[in-house]
Amino acid sequence: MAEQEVPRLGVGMVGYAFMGAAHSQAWRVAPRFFTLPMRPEMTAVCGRNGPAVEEAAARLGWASWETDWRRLLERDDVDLLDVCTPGNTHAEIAIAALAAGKHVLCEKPLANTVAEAEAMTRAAASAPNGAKAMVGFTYRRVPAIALARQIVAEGRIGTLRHVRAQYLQDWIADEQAPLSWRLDREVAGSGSLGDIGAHIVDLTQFITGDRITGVSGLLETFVHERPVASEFSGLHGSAGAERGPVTVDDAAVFMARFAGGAIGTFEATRFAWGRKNAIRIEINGSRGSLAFDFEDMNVLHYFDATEGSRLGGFRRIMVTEPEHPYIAAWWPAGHVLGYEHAFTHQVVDLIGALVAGEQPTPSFADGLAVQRVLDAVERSAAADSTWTLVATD
Ligand code: SOE
Repeated sequence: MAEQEVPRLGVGMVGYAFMGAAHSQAWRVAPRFFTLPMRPEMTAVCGRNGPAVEEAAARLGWASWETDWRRLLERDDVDLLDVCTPGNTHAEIAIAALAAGKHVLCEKPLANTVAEAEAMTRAAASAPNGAKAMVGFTYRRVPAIALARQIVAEGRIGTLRHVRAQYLQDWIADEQAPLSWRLDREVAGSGSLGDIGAHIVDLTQFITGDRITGVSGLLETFVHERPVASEFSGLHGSAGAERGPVTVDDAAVFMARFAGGAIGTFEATRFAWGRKNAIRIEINGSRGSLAFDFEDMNVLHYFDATEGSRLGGFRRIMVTEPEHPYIAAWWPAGHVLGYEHAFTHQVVDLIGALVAGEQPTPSFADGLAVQRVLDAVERSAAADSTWTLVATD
Protein backbone atom coordinates (compact mmCIF):
# COMPACT_ATOMS: atom_id res chain seq x y z
CA MET A 1 0.00 0.00 0.00
CA ALA A 2 1.44 3.40 -0.88
CA GLU A 3 2.06 5.57 2.15
CA GLN A 4 -0.49 8.23 1.15
CA GLU A 5 -3.30 5.66 0.85
CA VAL A 6 -3.25 4.51 4.46
CA PRO A 7 -5.15 6.49 7.08
CA ARG A 8 -3.24 8.38 9.75
CA LEU A 9 -3.35 7.70 13.47
CA GLY A 10 -2.64 10.81 15.50
CA VAL A 11 -0.92 9.84 18.74
CA GLY A 12 -0.84 11.93 21.89
CA MET A 13 1.52 10.63 24.55
CA VAL A 14 1.26 11.56 28.23
CA GLY A 15 4.59 11.31 30.11
CA TYR A 16 8.02 11.33 28.56
CA ALA A 17 10.42 9.70 31.03
CA PHE A 18 11.75 6.13 30.75
CA MET A 19 8.55 4.59 29.34
CA GLY A 20 7.78 7.66 27.25
CA ALA A 21 11.18 7.36 25.60
CA ALA A 22 10.63 3.66 24.89
CA HIS A 23 7.17 4.32 23.43
CA SER A 24 8.47 7.24 21.35
CA GLN A 25 11.12 4.99 19.86
CA ALA A 26 8.40 2.48 18.95
CA TRP A 27 6.12 5.04 17.27
CA ARG A 28 9.12 6.39 15.32
CA VAL A 29 10.48 3.05 14.20
CA ALA A 30 7.41 0.84 13.62
CA PRO A 31 6.37 2.39 10.27
CA ARG A 32 9.98 2.30 9.03
CA PHE A 33 10.41 -1.47 9.44
CA PHE A 34 6.86 -2.84 9.22
CA THR A 35 4.30 -2.25 6.48
CA LEU A 36 1.47 -0.82 8.53
CA PRO A 37 -2.16 -0.39 7.45
CA MET A 38 -2.24 2.93 9.30
CA ARG A 39 0.42 5.61 9.58
CA PRO A 40 1.14 6.67 13.18
CA GLU A 41 1.89 10.35 13.54
CA MET A 42 3.63 11.57 16.69
CA THR A 43 1.24 14.47 17.07
CA ALA A 44 1.73 15.72 20.63
CA VAL A 45 3.50 14.86 23.86
CA CYS A 46 2.24 16.06 27.21
CA GLY A 47 3.86 16.80 30.57
CA ARG A 48 3.30 19.32 33.35
CA ASN A 49 6.59 21.20 33.02
CA GLY A 50 6.47 23.38 29.87
CA PRO A 51 10.20 23.84 29.18
CA ALA A 52 10.95 20.19 29.98
CA VAL A 53 8.17 18.81 27.77
CA GLU A 54 9.19 21.15 24.96
CA GLU A 55 12.73 19.80 25.17
CA ALA A 56 11.40 16.20 25.27
CA ALA A 57 9.20 16.82 22.22
CA ALA A 58 12.20 17.94 20.20
CA ARG A 59 14.45 15.14 21.45
CA LEU A 60 11.93 12.31 21.06
CA GLY A 61 10.37 13.46 17.80
CA TRP A 62 6.93 14.82 18.72
CA ALA A 63 5.38 17.50 16.50
CA SER A 64 3.89 19.54 19.35
CA TRP A 65 3.51 19.55 23.12
CA GLU A 66 0.90 20.28 25.78
CA THR A 67 1.03 20.78 29.54
CA ASP A 68 -2.47 19.43 30.32
CA TRP A 69 -3.51 15.99 29.07
CA ARG A 70 -7.11 17.17 28.78
CA ARG A 71 -6.00 19.29 25.82
CA LEU A 72 -5.18 16.05 23.98
CA LEU A 73 -8.82 15.00 24.31
CA GLU A 74 -9.97 18.24 22.70
CA ARG A 75 -7.64 17.96 19.75
CA ASP A 76 -9.13 16.50 16.56
CA ASP A 77 -5.68 15.53 15.33
CA VAL A 78 -5.24 13.11 18.28
CA ASP A 79 -6.88 9.70 17.82
CA LEU A 80 -5.05 7.70 20.48
CA LEU A 81 -3.72 8.48 23.95
CA ASP A 82 -0.56 6.67 24.95
CA VAL A 83 -0.46 6.80 28.75
CA CYS A 84 3.12 6.56 30.06
CA THR A 85 2.56 8.08 33.49
CA PRO A 86 2.73 6.46 36.96
CA GLY A 87 -0.14 4.18 37.98
CA ASN A 88 -2.04 6.70 40.12
CA THR A 89 -3.01 8.69 37.02
CA HIS A 90 -3.93 5.83 34.67
CA ALA A 91 -7.61 5.51 35.57
CA GLU A 92 -8.48 9.20 35.29
CA ILE A 93 -6.69 9.72 31.98
CA ALA A 94 -7.73 6.46 30.33
CA ILE A 95 -11.39 6.71 31.33
CA ALA A 96 -11.64 10.32 30.11
CA ALA A 97 -9.88 9.46 26.85
CA LEU A 98 -12.17 6.50 26.16
CA ALA A 99 -15.25 8.61 26.96
CA ALA A 100 -13.98 11.13 24.39
CA GLY A 101 -13.81 8.33 21.80
CA LYS A 102 -10.00 8.13 21.72
CA HIS A 103 -8.15 4.83 21.61
CA VAL A 104 -5.89 4.18 24.62
CA LEU A 105 -2.59 2.41 25.11
CA CYS A 106 -1.93 2.39 28.86
CA GLU A 107 1.32 1.40 30.56
CA LYS A 108 1.30 -1.42 33.11
CA PRO A 109 0.16 -2.23 35.67
CA LEU A 110 -3.27 -1.17 34.43
CA ALA A 111 -4.08 0.65 37.68
CA ASN A 112 -3.14 0.89 41.33
CA THR A 113 -6.28 -0.85 42.62
CA VAL A 114 -8.79 -3.43 41.46
CA ALA A 115 -11.59 -0.84 41.69
CA GLU A 116 -9.75 1.47 39.29
CA ALA A 117 -8.98 -1.40 36.94
CA GLU A 118 -12.64 -2.43 36.97
CA ALA A 119 -13.75 1.12 36.15
CA MET A 120 -11.23 1.26 33.31
CA THR A 121 -12.43 -2.07 31.95
CA ARG A 122 -16.03 -0.85 32.01
CA ALA A 123 -14.98 2.36 30.24
CA ALA A 124 -13.25 0.33 27.56
CA ALA A 125 -16.31 -1.86 27.05
CA SER A 126 -18.62 1.12 26.56
CA ALA A 127 -16.35 3.52 24.69
CA PRO A 128 -18.00 5.49 21.86
CA ASN A 129 -16.62 5.82 18.35
CA GLY A 130 -15.25 2.26 18.27
CA ALA A 131 -12.45 3.35 20.62
CA LYS A 132 -10.26 0.47 21.77
CA ALA A 133 -8.01 0.05 24.79
CA MET A 134 -4.86 -1.96 25.36
CA VAL A 135 -2.51 -2.33 28.32
CA GLY A 136 1.24 -2.29 27.73
CA PHE A 137 2.48 -5.64 28.95
CA THR A 138 5.18 -5.26 26.37
CA TYR A 139 7.24 -8.38 27.10
CA ARG A 140 4.52 -10.46 25.39
CA ARG A 141 6.04 -9.07 22.20
CA VAL A 142 9.55 -10.41 22.75
CA PRO A 143 9.84 -12.92 19.88
CA ALA A 144 11.03 -15.77 22.16
CA ILE A 145 8.02 -15.22 24.44
CA ALA A 146 5.65 -15.15 21.47
CA LEU A 147 7.25 -18.39 20.25
CA ALA A 148 6.82 -19.94 23.72
CA ARG A 149 3.11 -19.12 23.52
CA GLN A 150 2.90 -20.79 20.10
CA ILE A 151 4.70 -23.91 21.33
CA VAL A 152 2.33 -24.29 24.32
CA ALA A 153 -0.73 -23.60 22.15
CA GLU A 154 0.41 -26.28 19.70
CA GLY A 155 0.28 -28.78 22.56
CA ARG A 156 4.02 -29.52 22.42
CA ILE A 157 4.45 -29.12 26.18
CA GLY A 158 1.35 -31.24 26.85
CA THR A 159 -0.56 -30.85 30.07
CA LEU A 160 1.06 -28.08 32.08
CA ARG A 161 2.39 -29.07 35.51
CA HIS A 162 4.79 -26.37 36.74
CA VAL A 163 5.09 -22.67 36.09
CA ARG A 164 8.21 -21.11 37.58
CA ALA A 165 8.59 -17.37 37.21
CA GLN A 166 11.05 -14.85 38.57
CA TYR A 167 11.56 -11.19 37.85
CA LEU A 168 14.90 -10.16 39.36
CA GLN A 169 16.49 -6.70 39.35
CA ASP A 170 19.00 -4.96 41.62
CA TRP A 171 18.49 -1.23 41.16
CA ILE A 172 17.51 -0.65 44.81
CA ALA A 173 19.68 -3.37 46.37
CA ASP A 174 21.98 -0.55 47.50
CA GLU A 175 20.37 0.81 50.68
CA GLN A 176 21.43 4.31 49.66
CA ALA A 177 19.72 4.15 46.28
CA PRO A 178 17.34 7.12 46.36
CA LEU A 179 13.58 7.10 46.64
CA SER A 180 11.75 7.19 43.36
CA TRP A 181 8.01 7.35 42.71
CA ARG A 182 8.20 3.58 42.27
CA LEU A 183 8.78 3.31 46.05
CA ASP A 184 5.75 5.47 46.93
CA ARG A 185 2.52 3.55 47.41
CA GLU A 186 0.35 6.59 46.68
CA VAL A 187 1.87 6.87 43.23
CA ALA A 188 2.87 3.32 42.28
CA GLY A 189 0.21 1.30 44.10
CA SER A 190 2.67 -1.35 45.23
CA GLY A 191 6.39 -2.08 44.90
CA SER A 192 8.08 -5.01 43.26
CA LEU A 193 4.70 -6.76 43.17
CA GLY A 194 2.99 -4.30 40.83
CA ASP A 195 6.05 -2.95 39.06
CA ILE A 196 7.64 -6.21 37.95
CA GLY A 197 5.54 -9.00 39.51
CA ALA A 198 2.71 -7.79 37.24
CA HIS A 199 4.82 -8.67 34.21
CA ILE A 200 5.40 -12.28 35.22
CA VAL A 201 1.74 -12.72 36.12
CA ASP A 202 0.77 -11.47 32.68
CA LEU A 203 3.51 -13.42 30.89
CA THR A 204 2.71 -16.74 32.53
CA GLN A 205 -1.02 -16.29 31.91
CA PHE A 206 -0.22 -15.37 28.30
CA ILE A 207 2.19 -18.25 27.61
CA THR A 208 -0.01 -20.86 29.26
CA GLY A 209 -3.29 -19.41 27.95
CA ASP A 210 -4.55 -20.05 31.47
CA ARG A 211 -5.61 -18.01 34.50
CA ILE A 212 -4.31 -17.97 38.09
CA THR A 213 -7.14 -18.89 40.45
CA GLY A 214 -5.58 -18.72 43.91
CA VAL A 215 -2.39 -17.62 45.66
CA SER A 216 -0.45 -17.66 48.90
CA GLY A 217 1.79 -14.62 49.13
CA LEU A 218 4.57 -13.04 51.14
CA LEU A 219 5.66 -9.40 50.85
CA GLU A 220 8.70 -7.84 52.51
CA THR A 221 10.18 -4.36 52.78
CA PHE A 222 13.89 -4.55 53.63
CA VAL A 223 14.79 -0.86 53.59
CA HIS A 224 12.23 1.46 55.15
CA GLU A 225 13.86 4.84 54.56
CA ARG A 226 16.00 6.22 51.74
CA PRO A 227 17.52 9.48 50.58
CA VAL A 228 15.15 11.68 48.59
CA ALA A 229 16.28 12.06 44.99
CA SER A 230 16.63 15.42 43.31
CA GLU A 231 17.03 14.25 39.68
CA PHE A 232 16.16 10.97 37.99
CA SER A 233 17.39 9.50 34.77
CA GLY A 234 15.75 6.17 33.99
CA LEU A 235 15.79 4.25 37.27
CA HIS A 236 18.75 6.03 38.82
CA GLY A 237 18.74 9.31 40.68
CA SER A 238 21.05 11.58 42.62
CA ALA A 239 20.45 11.53 46.37
CA GLY A 240 20.32 14.57 48.63
CA ALA A 241 20.61 14.79 52.44
CA GLU A 242 16.86 14.58 53.06
CA ARG A 243 15.39 11.13 53.75
CA GLY A 244 11.92 9.74 53.17
CA PRO A 245 9.93 6.56 53.81
CA VAL A 246 9.60 3.58 51.49
CA THR A 247 5.89 2.72 51.50
CA VAL A 248 5.84 -0.32 49.21
CA ASP A 249 7.07 -3.89 49.24
CA ASP A 250 10.67 -4.48 48.22
CA ALA A 251 10.10 -8.13 47.38
CA ALA A 252 7.15 -10.39 46.66
CA VAL A 253 6.99 -14.18 46.53
CA PHE A 254 3.92 -16.27 46.01
CA MET A 255 2.63 -19.72 45.15
CA ALA A 256 -0.23 -20.03 42.71
CA ARG A 257 -2.68 -22.46 41.18
CA PHE A 258 -3.77 -22.22 37.57
CA ALA A 259 -7.28 -23.14 36.42
CA GLY A 260 -5.91 -25.90 34.18
CA GLY A 261 -4.19 -27.68 37.09
CA ALA A 262 -0.63 -26.32 36.90
CA ILE A 263 1.00 -25.02 40.06
CA GLY A 264 3.25 -21.97 40.04
CA THR A 265 5.93 -20.21 42.04
CA PHE A 266 6.60 -16.51 41.55
CA GLU A 267 9.30 -14.17 42.84
CA ALA A 268 9.68 -10.45 42.15
CA THR A 269 12.47 -8.43 43.68
CA ARG A 270 14.70 -5.46 43.00
CA PHE A 271 17.22 -6.71 45.57
CA ALA A 272 18.87 -9.47 43.53
CA TRP A 273 22.41 -8.12 43.16
CA GLY A 274 23.80 -8.85 39.74
CA ARG A 275 20.43 -9.52 38.13
CA LYS A 276 19.59 -6.49 36.04
CA ASN A 277 16.41 -7.41 34.24
CA ALA A 278 16.19 -11.18 34.64
CA ILE A 279 12.70 -12.30 33.71
CA ARG A 280 13.01 -16.04 34.03
CA ILE A 281 10.18 -18.32 33.11
CA GLU A 282 10.23 -22.09 33.08
CA ILE A 283 7.27 -24.29 32.19
CA ASN A 284 7.16 -28.06 32.62
CA GLY A 285 4.40 -30.14 31.08
CA SER A 286 3.65 -33.78 30.37
CA ARG A 287 5.50 -33.63 27.01
CA GLY A 288 8.32 -31.19 27.59
CA SER A 289 9.66 -27.97 29.03
CA LEU A 290 10.37 -24.37 28.06
CA ALA A 291 12.83 -21.96 29.65
CA PHE A 292 13.43 -18.26 29.01
CA ASP A 293 15.60 -15.54 30.55
CA PHE A 294 15.23 -11.95 29.36
CA GLU A 295 18.94 -11.35 29.95
CA ASP A 296 19.40 -13.68 26.96
CA MET A 297 16.21 -12.55 25.28
CA ASN A 298 16.85 -13.84 21.77
CA VAL A 299 16.98 -17.44 23.02
CA LEU A 300 14.27 -19.91 24.02
CA HIS A 301 15.17 -23.29 25.52
CA TYR A 302 12.85 -26.15 24.57
CA PHE A 303 12.99 -29.75 25.82
CA ASP A 304 10.92 -32.28 23.88
CA ALA A 305 10.38 -35.30 26.15
CA THR A 306 9.10 -37.38 23.23
CA GLU A 307 12.61 -37.48 21.76
CA GLY A 308 13.71 -40.08 24.31
CA SER A 309 16.61 -39.97 26.71
CA ARG A 310 19.50 -41.02 24.46
CA LEU A 311 19.59 -37.90 22.28
CA GLY A 312 17.10 -35.79 24.16
CA GLY A 313 18.20 -32.53 25.72
CA PHE A 314 17.32 -28.87 25.94
CA ARG A 315 17.36 -27.30 22.49
CA ARG A 316 18.69 -23.73 22.43
CA ILE A 317 16.52 -21.99 19.85
CA MET A 318 17.97 -18.74 18.58
CA VAL A 319 14.74 -16.86 17.97
CA THR A 320 16.02 -14.72 15.12
CA GLU A 321 14.81 -16.61 12.05
CA PRO A 322 12.29 -15.08 9.64
CA GLU A 323 9.83 -17.86 10.60
CA HIS A 324 9.81 -16.58 14.17
CA PRO A 325 7.26 -14.01 15.39
CA TYR A 326 8.06 -10.43 14.26
CA ILE A 327 11.55 -11.26 13.00
CA ALA A 328 10.96 -11.10 9.24
CA ALA A 329 10.74 -7.30 9.44
CA TRP A 330 14.17 -6.98 11.06
CA TRP A 331 17.69 -8.23 10.41
CA PRO A 332 19.24 -11.43 9.05
CA ALA A 333 19.29 -14.44 11.41
CA GLY A 334 21.51 -13.99 14.44
CA HIS A 335 21.49 -10.19 14.25
CA VAL A 336 19.81 -9.98 17.60
CA LEU A 337 17.00 -7.77 18.85
CA GLY A 338 16.89 -5.79 22.11
CA TYR A 339 14.61 -4.32 24.75
CA GLU A 340 13.10 -1.62 22.54
CA HIS A 341 11.96 -3.97 19.78
CA ALA A 342 9.11 -5.35 21.88
CA PHE A 343 7.68 -1.80 22.14
CA THR A 344 7.79 -1.56 18.35
CA HIS A 345 5.96 -4.89 18.07
CA GLN A 346 3.37 -3.56 20.52
CA VAL A 347 2.67 -0.62 18.20
CA VAL A 348 2.51 -2.94 15.17
CA ASP A 349 0.00 -5.28 16.84
CA LEU A 350 -2.06 -2.40 18.21
CA ILE A 351 -2.37 -0.76 14.80
CA GLY A 352 -3.20 -4.10 13.18
CA ALA A 353 -6.05 -4.64 15.64
CA LEU A 354 -7.37 -1.08 15.27
CA VAL A 355 -7.51 -1.36 11.49
CA ALA A 356 -9.17 -4.79 11.69
CA GLY A 357 -11.68 -3.37 14.20
CA GLU A 358 -10.58 -6.05 16.67
CA GLN A 359 -9.86 -5.89 20.39
CA PRO A 360 -6.10 -5.38 20.82
CA THR A 361 -4.47 -7.61 23.41
CA PRO A 362 -3.71 -7.50 26.24
CA SER A 363 -7.06 -5.81 26.76
CA PHE A 364 -8.05 -3.84 29.84
CA ALA A 365 -9.90 -7.00 30.92
CA ASP A 366 -6.56 -8.84 30.78
CA GLY A 367 -4.99 -6.01 32.79
CA LEU A 368 -7.80 -6.33 35.33
CA ALA A 369 -7.14 -10.08 35.60
CA VAL A 370 -3.51 -9.31 36.51
CA GLN A 371 -4.62 -6.65 38.99
CA ARG A 372 -6.86 -9.18 40.71
CA VAL A 373 -3.93 -11.58 41.12
CA LEU A 374 -1.79 -8.79 42.62
CA ASP A 375 -4.64 -7.89 44.94
CA ALA A 376 -5.03 -11.51 46.05
CA VAL A 377 -1.29 -11.68 46.79
CA GLU A 378 -1.52 -8.53 48.90
CA ARG A 379 -4.54 -9.81 50.82
CA SER A 380 -2.89 -13.16 51.36
CA ALA A 381 0.35 -11.58 52.58
CA ALA A 382 -1.62 -9.39 55.00
CA ALA A 383 -3.25 -12.54 56.41
CA ASP A 384 -0.08 -14.55 57.13
CA SER A 385 -0.01 -16.04 53.62
CA THR A 386 -3.48 -17.54 53.86
CA TRP A 387 -4.59 -19.23 50.65
CA THR A 388 -6.59 -16.54 48.79
CA LEU A 389 -8.80 -16.94 45.75
CA VAL A 390 -8.41 -14.56 42.82
CA ALA A 391 -11.63 -12.69 42.13
CA THR A 392 -13.43 -13.24 38.83
CA ASP A 393 -16.39 -11.46 37.22
C1 SOE B 1 11.56 -0.80 36.87
O1 SOE B 1 11.54 -1.88 37.72
C2 SOE B 1 11.14 -1.18 35.44
O2 SOE B 1 11.37 -0.07 34.63
C3 SOE B 1 9.65 -1.52 35.35
O3 SOE B 1 8.83 -0.44 35.71
C4 SOE B 1 9.34 -1.98 33.95
O4 SOE B 1 7.99 -2.33 33.83
C5 SOE B 1 10.24 -3.17 33.67
O5 SOE B 1 9.98 -3.69 32.43
C6 SOE B 1 11.67 -2.76 33.73
O6 SOE B 1 11.93 -2.25 35.03
